[in-house]
Parts: sequence; C-alpha cells; structure tokens
Amino acid sequence: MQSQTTQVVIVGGGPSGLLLSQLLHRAGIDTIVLERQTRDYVLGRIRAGVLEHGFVDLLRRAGASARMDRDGMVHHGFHIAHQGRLDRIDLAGSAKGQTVMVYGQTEVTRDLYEARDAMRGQIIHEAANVALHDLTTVRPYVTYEQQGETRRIDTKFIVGADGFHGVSRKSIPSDVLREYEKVYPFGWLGVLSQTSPAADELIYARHDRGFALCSMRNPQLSRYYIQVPLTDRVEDWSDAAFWEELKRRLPDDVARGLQTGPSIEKSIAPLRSFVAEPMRYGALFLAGDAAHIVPPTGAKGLNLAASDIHYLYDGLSDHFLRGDDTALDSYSERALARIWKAERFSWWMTNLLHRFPDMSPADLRLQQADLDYLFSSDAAQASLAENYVGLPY
Ligand code: RFL
Ligand code: PHB
Repeated sequence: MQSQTTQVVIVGGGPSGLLLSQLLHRAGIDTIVLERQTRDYVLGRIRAGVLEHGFVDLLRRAGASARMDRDGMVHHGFHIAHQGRLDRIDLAGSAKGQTVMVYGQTEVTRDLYEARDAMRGQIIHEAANVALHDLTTVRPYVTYEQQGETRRIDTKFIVGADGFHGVSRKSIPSDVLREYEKVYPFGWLGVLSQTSPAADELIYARHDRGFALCSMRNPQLSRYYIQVPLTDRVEDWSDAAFWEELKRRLPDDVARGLQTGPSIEKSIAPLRSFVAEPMRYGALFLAGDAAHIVPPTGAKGLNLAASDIHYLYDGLSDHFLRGDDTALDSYSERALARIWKAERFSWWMTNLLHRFPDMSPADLRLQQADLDYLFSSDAAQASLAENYVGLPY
C-alpha cells in the first residue's frame, strides 16, 4: 500500500481545514489535507457572507487577505425591518468601534486555495472513504481511496474539519461523544443575483409571512434569503415567485427600490443548532461544522470555525515548536466556552425574527416585546452588537 507521513492530517478542505493548514505551514509544521470533493465543487458552494474581525485577523496572519483587504466591505451597522419600518443597529457605536467585514466564504476559500498553492501545500482532492485508525495510540493513521487504490498516511494528530456530514465526528465512540441538537421547523431559501444590493447595509426582516434577509457579496452581487417551510423544494420556487415573496416581507420603500434579476444560484438550507462534546478524542480534534452548527441568523457558523482554528493552531504550534501541551489539552474546553455563547446568540436571533408554525397570540406579543425592548434600550442594542461583531477569543 502506498504510504506517506506528515505531522498533522486535516480531513476536509473547506475554510476550516485550509486555514489551519496554511497557518501551520507558515509556522513550519507539515500537513496533508484530504478533501472528498473536487476543488471546483468546493468553490461552487455559496455560504457565509459576514466575517468577524477575529476571522479577518486570522486570514491576515495566514497571508491570504490581500483580496479581502482590497474588495471586502467594512460594515458599521445593519437594519432590522419590522412593522413596516427599518430600525438600525449601530455596531460601531454600540460595540466600541468594532465592525464586520462583508466578503463571501466562496472568495475566502478561493484565497486560501491560492495561498496553499503558492506554498505548495499538499491538498488531496477526491479522497474517497477516508477512515481514521488507532486514535487512542501514539501512532494514529488515516486511510483513503484514490483511483481504486487504498493509501495510508501516518501522523501524530488528525484534525476533523470535514463539516457536519463528515467522517471524523462519527469516528468517536458513542459512549464518549455527547450530542446536543435543536432542529427548527423551517429552512432558508437563498438566491444569488447579479443585481445591486437592496441597501448599503444588511436588512434582517421580521414579517408575519416569515423572515427575510437582504445581504450582498459586492456592489453588483446580492444575496437574499426567505424563510420557507421544510417541505418546500427549490423547484417549487420560480425566480418571479421568490422576488414577489421577498418584496412582500420588506418595508414598502425597500421593496419598491429592489432590483430583481435572474438567479445565479438558488438553494434551501435547513436550520439547526448542534454541538458535539468533547471536541477531542485521543489524537483527533474536531473543528468547525464537524463539531457544531448554528442557524445562520447571527452569521456565526464560519466565524466559530475560525475561533476553533485559532485555539487549535495555538495548541498544535505550542506542541510542535515548544513541546508544551497546555493549550492542546485545553482546546475542547476553550473552544466550547465560546461555541455555546454563539449558539445562544444564534438561537435568540432566530427566535426574535422568525415565524414559528405553532406560535400562539401570546408568543407573537412576546416576540414583538423583545423587538420593542431592543430598540428602546441602549444596553440591549449593545448586547446584540457585542455578539454580532464577535465575542473575544
Ligand atoms: P465545510 O465548509 O462544510 O467544509 C468541510 C469540507 O469537508 C469535506 N468533507 C470531507 N472530506 C474528506 N472526507 C470526508 N469524509 C468528508 N466529508 C466532508 C467537504 O466536502 C467540505 O469541503 O465546513 P467548515 O470548513 O467547518 O466551514 C464551516 C462553514 O462552511 C459554515 O459554518 C458556514 O458556511 C455557515 N454559514 C455562515 N457562517 C458565518 O459565519 N456567517 C454567515 O453569514 C453564514 N451564512 C452559512 C451561512 C451557512 C449556510 N448554509 C448553506 C448551511 C448561510 C448559509 C445559507
Ligand atoms: C449571507 O450573506 O449569506 C448571510 C449574511 C448574514 C447572515 C447569514 C447569511 O446572518
């Protein structure tokens, strides 16, 4: 069997895996990334759009920020539409000058691939049937299949950055792993279109017909979402039906000014809150969506992946460069403390803005009171802003 050796095997070539591989390589630590899909497939996914400053700093440390620093859009606030009007959350004013960066996950991933190429980083695409072995020994290894052949990589540590449906979390015995999950009774239908954005800043809309979000990728590219029942399929939604429904959920003046056009991409994502504990099993460390999922309402998924990578990079570099395992041994605990706070925030923002199918008149009044309180209290706005820009690492 063909075999290789490396210091860290990273399963998953999404943003988490690529970012860690790039940071470790710059510190002189050798990695191999195993990705199930082709590069074009990974780069075809349309996902996150809002980056916290912690993520921005990490991309700079990874030497992969030139395009983001040039083309990314710094946002000082966002809007919440409710009862036919727009109220603004002043992020910079409420969160001590902090802002967020609007720059798409697709672009982040492309920039990371290019940075890996420039350093000749090893990324193996179309790696099938990845399997993790001997995780609780000092000689763990990974096998995978390529072109009909089974190959082996011997290593010291394995990082599971293979997303929610990956193999890594499933490699932890069920009597060790605890899983916490909440599934929401709706999804988000997302549309990407070559049109100018609805406004200069994002608009999150609460409406009796359901939630809507106006976001963007650049001044000519917009991203919109509407809440839909889980039973809906993408084929049920023509572009015309999507635009009509979106407009109905926005304040009149925003709807009137909305530029519509053909969709470039259209997909439905279910909403889920999920955490797996612990995030370490022997030589295996979970990071990003492999360990946790948040509903996208607070724009936290990719940003949580970045804080995991920050803690893991600390731990792995201390291990290899200084022979100190303190940070590695506390990885799961440190990462989970921040994850649960982001889970809370994402759940709260989802509850604030969505229409749940079983809401009673009392639930609706409570939801309205939550919004009224938000816009009548500087402390409530400061709390929202502090969480939205990202809690400290
Ligand atoms: P990913 O991106 O899922 O990458 C995992 C990679 O692992 C590969 N893989 C395997 N490779 C080898 N062997 C296996 N057995 C494998 N199984 C899987 C996969 O092919 C893939 O390439 O996880 P990662 O890197 O942890 O990154 C997480 C983020 O992608 C995710 O949290 C965000 O996209 C969530 N998210 C948002 N996050 C934000 O911070 N801000 C946002 O504004 C935001 N908006 C969103 C979002 C997610 C959305 N969807 C579609 C779920 C909006 C949406 C609609
Ligand atoms: C996006 O632009 O895709 C986006 C922005 C904010 C969110 C979720 C998704 O909360």
